[in-house]
Amino acid sequence: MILEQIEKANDIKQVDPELYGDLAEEIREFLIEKISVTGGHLGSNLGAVELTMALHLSLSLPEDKIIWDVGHQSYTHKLLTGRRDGFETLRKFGGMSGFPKRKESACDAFDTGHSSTSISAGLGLVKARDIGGGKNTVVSVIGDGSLTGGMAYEALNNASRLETNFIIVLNDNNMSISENVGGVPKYLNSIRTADKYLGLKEGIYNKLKSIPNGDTVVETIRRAKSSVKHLVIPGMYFEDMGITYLGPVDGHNVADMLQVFKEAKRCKNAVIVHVLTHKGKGYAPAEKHPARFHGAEPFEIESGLPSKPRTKANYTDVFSTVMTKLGARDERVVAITAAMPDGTGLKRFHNIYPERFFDVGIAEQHAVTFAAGLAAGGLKPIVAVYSSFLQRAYDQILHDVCIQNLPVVFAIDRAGLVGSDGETHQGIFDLSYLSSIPNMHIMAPKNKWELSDMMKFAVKFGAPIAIRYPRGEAYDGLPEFRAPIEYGRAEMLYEEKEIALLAIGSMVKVAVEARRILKEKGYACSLINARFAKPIDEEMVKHACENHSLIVTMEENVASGGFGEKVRACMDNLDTDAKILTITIPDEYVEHGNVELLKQEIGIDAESIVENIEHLQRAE
Ligand SMILES: Cc1ncc(C[n+]2csc(CCOP(=O)(O)OP(=O)(O)O)c2C)c(N)n1
Repeated sequence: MILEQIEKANDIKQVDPELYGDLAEEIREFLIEKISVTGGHLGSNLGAVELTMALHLSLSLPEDKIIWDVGHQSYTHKLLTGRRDGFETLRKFGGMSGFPKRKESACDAFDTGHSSTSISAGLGLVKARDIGGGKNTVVSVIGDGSLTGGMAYEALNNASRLETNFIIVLNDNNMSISENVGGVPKYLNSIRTADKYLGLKEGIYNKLKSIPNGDTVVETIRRAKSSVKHLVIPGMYFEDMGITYLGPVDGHNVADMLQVFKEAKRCKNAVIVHVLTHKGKGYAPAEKHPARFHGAEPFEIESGLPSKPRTKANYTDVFSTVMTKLGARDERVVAITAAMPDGTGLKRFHNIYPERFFDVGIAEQHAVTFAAGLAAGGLKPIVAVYSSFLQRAYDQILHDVCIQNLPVVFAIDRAGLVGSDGETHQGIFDLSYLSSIPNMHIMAPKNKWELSDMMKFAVKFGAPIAIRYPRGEAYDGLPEFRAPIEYGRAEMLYEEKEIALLAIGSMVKVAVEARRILKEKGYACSLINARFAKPIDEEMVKHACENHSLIVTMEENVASGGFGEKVRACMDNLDTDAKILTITIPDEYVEHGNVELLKQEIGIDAESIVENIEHLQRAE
């Protein structure tokens, strides 16, 4: 195995160029085998094998810096920098991250996870290099999908004035997670087409020249070509901005890329190298189903089918179904996603109501202000978005939606711990960042039926409102409790005395289990489903304080600005002796790993909560 000879950064330079093809094949086999067991981002990595090899052959790590946009395509980079064994524990708790991490390797120049940050970060490293008198090369690798994010253009605008070398590799596989949509992919496509057109032309020119009067014909064509040069000269848009454009180059041909990178390193300004790759390359199921193999669950290699097929619906499925119903009931209902039609479950809505569906690209900020505009125009927009990605649009929520009190519904998926994607993707801040905004209202469902009921409530609500729900299987417990949603009111599920568990959203399920254990231990215990994180049900808090000596709030959100803090503030204004225990996520970033394991680690699983409660009761 050639791969086994690569033990650390730069070892690839010892490989015989004749064997680059074999090495690429070994890497692909390795990735397919490992990811089929652990799950992970397969398609993007299979597409970036040769590109990563060429970068490692052209650079010297860790002195030279590669910034991987999103970072989900960095597996080959990890392999080539001495982390082969890490793939046994990829994305597992305590194991290797699925994204670049500075704390994991000196060869990881910058942590990523959210898209479109690489050019800004790269430019910062370039400036730091120049100010420090360094000579190293800095390369930002950004995908065509990530190039739909506004931050990339803010950075390009800034980089256009650069008078020093900065290489931006555009890894263009013509795909985001799903189809890449909008003007940017259209433009990149025109480059691809123009390149083919030019190639064809050269052949035609040569043939024409050999016939009588052929030269005149060729000259006429050349003049025509120059008048449409924006169409046929690749990269004109970047060149006009002052950024050198090189390419497009075949991203599966190492030799071609080495030549272009050599050229790029000579530029005395920012340079874009446009590399064409194929997502999922070398593994037929991933080539055929790029969205499914973007972030794959463990799968059987032979068939490409999931090793453990899902048996129960997840919250995304429930959202997907209710969206089709809402769309049928009210023509003003429109849906917006920022490049996640599959992940958010909006694909069905798109199929049924294509004219009322908008995929805006990886552009959460735009998505929110666009939704505000739709609402101002009399429609009922629903922005379906992951909790951690909505962090980007804080000002848009405040400035464009909430100040004007516009009726935008935020359907926030992946709220709470998401698991294997780790720190950058945990959705554990939304209760805090949303509840600080006046006019915003926040709900979280206890189970799958409540998500459906809350969506129906939200669409009729008439003001900014968010519903946050977790990743994964939808809780189908407590079917007997389906009281109508009332504004700002919590739901008493079981009423006893002594201890009151006041849980929000996904933590109701945990509270059911905690209550079972507490009762087994002889405690009397009430269970309240909060339903609203903003406004909180002050009446219910008051009622609970009258009948219980301990109120335990439970949320899958950080402490600061969270639900527990609000209940505590409410209790401060009450004349009560009841104590409060707030179960929250600690003030730290939660790394990757299995969600149940993470909950135990940070003490928000039923057993840890009971232990915490008993400790407090004993201390009384
Ligand atoms: C701000 C933000 N929104 C959404 C995502 C989810 N996401 C991860 S990768 C990806 C598509 C990226 O496409 P591209 O840059 O072309 O890379 P490819 O996967 O095609 O290699 C998206 C939408 C994200 N990581 N960050």
